[in-house]
Amino acid sequence: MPLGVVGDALGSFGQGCSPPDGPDYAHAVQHLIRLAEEVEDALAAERPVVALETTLVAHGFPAPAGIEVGLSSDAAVRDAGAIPASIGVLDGRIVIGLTREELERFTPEARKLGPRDLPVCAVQGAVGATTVGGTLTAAAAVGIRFMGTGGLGGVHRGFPSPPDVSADLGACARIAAVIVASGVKSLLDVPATMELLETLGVPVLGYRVDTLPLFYAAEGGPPVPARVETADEVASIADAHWRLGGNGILVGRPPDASLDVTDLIEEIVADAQARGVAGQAVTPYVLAALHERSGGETLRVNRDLIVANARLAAEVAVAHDRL
Ligand code: PSU
Ligand code: MN
Repeated sequence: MPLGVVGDALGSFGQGCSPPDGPDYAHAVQHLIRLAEEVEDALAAERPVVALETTLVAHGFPAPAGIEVGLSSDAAVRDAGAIPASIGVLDGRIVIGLTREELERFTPEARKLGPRDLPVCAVQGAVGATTVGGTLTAAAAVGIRFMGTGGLGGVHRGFPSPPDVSADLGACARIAAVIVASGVKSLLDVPATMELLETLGVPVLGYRVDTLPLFYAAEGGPPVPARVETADEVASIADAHWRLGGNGILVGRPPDASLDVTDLIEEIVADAQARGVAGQAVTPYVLAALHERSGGETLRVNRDLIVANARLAAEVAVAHDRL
């Protein structure tokens, strides 16, 4: 691996994009991270790159639909003029920029990796699909500052019993990046998650909306502190936030086809609790039941919003590059 190129790219990453200090990232890139050539070239040339997660690929859709969603997101990012970098752990390395063949290895058997799980999975040589938090952690190690996804993790309903708060929130607080999502996961306590995002200093922007999208439903969520109209505006806000030492920014983009499945979600969440489904298993359980009981409608909305969010993340990355 031509380390010099990566090192130089990171060293000269302009406009609020500086290499992470602290852990020895050059060593990490050599031993722990494998960058796709295309991603490495883009970073070296300071061209816009967008990180994409693999948890939704492995666990968010009935196999193999997630792989198609991943590939469509890749295509949307390219279409908007950025380089896509799907991230996951394979063969003892964190791979940044998965090929189609590599993406096909993210089956439901893959581990789900939050930030703390990345090193464990890499060392143990398992296949690992990264969550938003896991993806941001890997992206930050090579200086990628934009990601598109479906929904951010957050505070689970019924907190503090169980006391389940996604590590995505900690990652947003620690890592300087723009995350484009259709709000937070539909099965969460959305107002509580909004409160915590405020506490953690994470700006929440509504993309052409005044309320946080409720994942499947465009409307009905809590008001956002600020509304934005363009990718350029998001890029300028991100730049200002980072210059002030801020980190994550959440951009809520509503789904184009809005679906109200509030009651169905409540039923399924109660059902999951009654069956003792807990922790990391909750989301895959709820999503699968939703897909089944909505006759595939949630699946279509879910797929389309992920791809649209990837495209908007790329537009923001391109806009930031032009600042
Ligand atoms: N939203 C979805 N489906 C998902 C996820 C979010 O509709 O599968 C994933 C994302 O990868 C997110 C993760 O980062 O769930 C959060 O999981 P947890 O609550 O276990 O931290
Ligand atoms: Mn959790």
